[in-house]
Amino acid sequence: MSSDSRMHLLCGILDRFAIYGDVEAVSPYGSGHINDTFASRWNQAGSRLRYIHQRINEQVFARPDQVMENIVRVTAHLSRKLAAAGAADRSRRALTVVGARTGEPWVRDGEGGWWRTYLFIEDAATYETAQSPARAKLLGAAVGRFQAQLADLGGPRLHETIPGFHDMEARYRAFDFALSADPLGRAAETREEIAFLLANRERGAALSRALREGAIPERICHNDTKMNNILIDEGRGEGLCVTDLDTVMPGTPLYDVGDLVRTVTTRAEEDERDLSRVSFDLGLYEALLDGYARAASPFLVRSELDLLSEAGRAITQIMALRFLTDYLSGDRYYRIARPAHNLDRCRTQIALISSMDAQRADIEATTGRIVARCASEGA
Ligand code: ADP
Ligand code: GN1
Ligand code: MG
Repeated sequence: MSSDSRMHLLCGILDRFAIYGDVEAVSPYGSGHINDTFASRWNQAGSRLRYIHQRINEQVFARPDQVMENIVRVTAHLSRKLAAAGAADRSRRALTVVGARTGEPWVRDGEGGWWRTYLFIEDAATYETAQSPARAKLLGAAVGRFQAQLADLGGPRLHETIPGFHDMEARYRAFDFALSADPLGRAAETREEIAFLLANRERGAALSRALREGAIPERICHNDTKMNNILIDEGRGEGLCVTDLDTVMPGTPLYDVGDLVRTVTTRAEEDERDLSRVSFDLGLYEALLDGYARAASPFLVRSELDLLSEAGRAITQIMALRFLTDYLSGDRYYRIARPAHNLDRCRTQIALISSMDAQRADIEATTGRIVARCASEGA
């Protein structure tokens, strides 16, 4: 299909959302690995407004209706909390779902695909790497605030949009399966990575085992807090809005801390090929955790605080495992831009874990200091 006719089809879908005025431009947007994201610009009686449109990836989310049911509840709750706190600019601090003209929060296309629309949050940016402690701190604060705002979401338990998403033992079973099937004969070239992951099987399960055994409480968390899912308002120096809500569901806040640590504490991108550039930066970690803990320590309990220093390593490991599983299986899950992309991503994760391990004592001491400071300040 030509790109002109694809755009024509896309405009037909956009017309079915409750948006008024004339669409002037639509183009692909962002660098997410999962959904197809587009930004559109509209002329609404002379005002220019933008929207974000996404086709939900049905290979990944088997029940897009449940994904949207969660998102509608979560965004409405966030908006109510912001109003109650007297926050200005509420529609920039939480996503706003724009429903279909018929009232549903989605539009189905001619192939059965599921589409959704959000207000475009202007004057905000996302980054692939944090680079400065100030930015690390505001990212931590944004996620801590997000979790705190959702702590009192009422009603039934949110749907598990991807069952077992952060269950390390289940992820290892999927890895074992991919390894023994080895459909493309890729195991031979990844022996070192396989050996690393097999050697770390036990330790990596610390968070998901603690959750399953009830040693830490189940809470609503985001589950995908890599830094390019957090919009930053540079002018105000603030982590403005946590986006990408598909995986907001029950879990442990430690998963979110872990994904922040994974993506914020290294100056290298997730797919960096020069592994000498991949290292854990204690200064970025300290700033990140400080920002997070100030917002989250009022609700975190001792058993969660005790596992805090393990969170980054565990989530980095689950990502190494997932990237390698996908590489062995023939790249069926993550969007890739080059043949060994998933392998490159796995290698950066392992390099980051090795760097964390070399600084384990410092990570534990820094975490302990921040937790103690929050306790003494009552923050
Ligand atoms: P994926 O699930 O594929 O990662 P995301 O929901 O993260 O998709 O969206 C992709 C990117 O689009 C995000 O990283 C963010 O930069 C941008 N984005 C998403 N929603 C909005 C919004 N409402 N306003 C502005 N930018 C957005
Ligand atoms: C995916 O959707 P995106 O690109 O923000 C993935 C996360 C991974 C991340 C790795 C639903 O996030 O779990 O941590 O890639 N999301 C899903 O970059 O699998
Ligand atoms: Mg994303």
